[in-house]
Amino acid sequence: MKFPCQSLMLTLLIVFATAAQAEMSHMGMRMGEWGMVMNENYDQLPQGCDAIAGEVNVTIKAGREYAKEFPGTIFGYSQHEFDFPKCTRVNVTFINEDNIRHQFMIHGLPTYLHPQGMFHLELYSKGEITGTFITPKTEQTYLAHCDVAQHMEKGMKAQIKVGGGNGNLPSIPGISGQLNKDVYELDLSIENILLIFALFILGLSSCLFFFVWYKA
Ligand SMILES: [Cu+2]
Repeated sequence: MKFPCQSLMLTLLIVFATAAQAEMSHMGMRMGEWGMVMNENYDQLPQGCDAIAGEVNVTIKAGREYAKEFPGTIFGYSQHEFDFPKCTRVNVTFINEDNIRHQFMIHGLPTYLHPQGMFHLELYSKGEITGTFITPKTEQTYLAHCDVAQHMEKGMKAQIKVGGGNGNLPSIPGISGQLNKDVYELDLSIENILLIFALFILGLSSCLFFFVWYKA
């Protein structure tokens, strides 16, 4: 009875493998040693959209290079704000120019199209990938960021305005500034004034002492 047992196991294995593959394809996920494209949507219409209104191709570069013009940041995107019309298919080409992991992750999209409302592009190192999503029929500003620890806080944050958006998100480099600005206030308390005065007298008397000593 060895043969039927083996064929049964083989059949089960095939069924599970097919199911797993179907699941991955259903979730719109592509992954490899380069990174991943997750929760892609190429043709499912968001609620309220009668048809795909148009198609837009956009290229987003990620890297330390793009932080240079924004003091206090370390990472950045080549563009920190995007404007897309409603019900539009957006093909995003994501290019990582660093030798570390970066992501371009959009949040708040309809959960019936994107699990957790998220569309996710990720590259483990230098490289390029393309993924697609369809903008909802909303006037909303969506957050896009890199979720690697501290990358968003250090500048990898962007906003995506659909249908004109509904305002700006906080701390978008070049748009809404730093969330926690460094402030260096001058402390003019009496203790500090006395200290400054004492240091001034000490400095002056030292100068005088060495001047007199040198002359004598
Ligand atoms: Cu990153």
